Amino acid sequence: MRENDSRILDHAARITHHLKIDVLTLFPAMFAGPLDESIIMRARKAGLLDLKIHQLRDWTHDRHKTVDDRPFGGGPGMLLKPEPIFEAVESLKREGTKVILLSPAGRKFDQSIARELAQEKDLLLVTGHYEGFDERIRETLADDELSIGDYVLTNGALPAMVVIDTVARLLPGVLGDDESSRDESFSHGLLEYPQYTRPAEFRGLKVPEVLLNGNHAEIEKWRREQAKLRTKAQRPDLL
Ligand code: 21W
Repeated sequence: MRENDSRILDHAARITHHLKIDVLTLFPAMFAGPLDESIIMRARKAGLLDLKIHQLRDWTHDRHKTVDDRPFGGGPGMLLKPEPIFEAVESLKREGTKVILLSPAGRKFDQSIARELAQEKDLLLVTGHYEGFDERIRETLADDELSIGDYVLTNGALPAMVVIDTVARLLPGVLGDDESSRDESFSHGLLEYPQYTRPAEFRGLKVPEVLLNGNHAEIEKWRREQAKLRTKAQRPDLL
């Protein structure tokens, strides 16, 4: 075996938890860019994250590649019709795939849901657009339904990318040891304390004296107080 091959095998042996994510979307072009940079691209290149984006229209059979239709009972707008999504999900899903609908009617995505999703081996994210899904998609195909927060977007592509980014950085090996343990220590359920770097004075703006005196017990106490004050002001719901 060539030396290069054995290095690849060593590398494969270190990959403990590789996550596959398929995304079904009407806007695959939106995904080029955000997931091709930085930490997420590094995770993909290292084989920790296997990400595939699919165009829902590829599962239509008519000339116009129709994916939506008018709601029974009347009302404004169009709904994603069941046939293309059923066919797409049936062709993409394997044993153990968790199918997740992204929609404003889902339960609210947070860090604890991200930690659960990072334990899965196979996710299929189904994104909609402004009028929503035929209810049979939700009832029959979806294992879960997630929203990223209480505001209205034009479609589910950005939410899918938010979920992917949040989950991917939790996969073992994606962050350096430094980055991940630092993160743990921040999450006492409080916001971050104020931080400063050099210079100690910038345009007359001084770094708090306590950070410069090398008294680590005092620094820690100050940081805890500041984190508490900031949380009370900005996010009293966390206290
Ligand atoms: C916006 C889809 C509004 C549906 C009842 C009858 C996915 C999203 C989305 C969108 C509606 C997420 C209606 C936070 C979001 C998403 C597009 C509702 C009107 N309701 N998380 N007609 N915010 N947004 N349609 O917008 O697909 S996760």
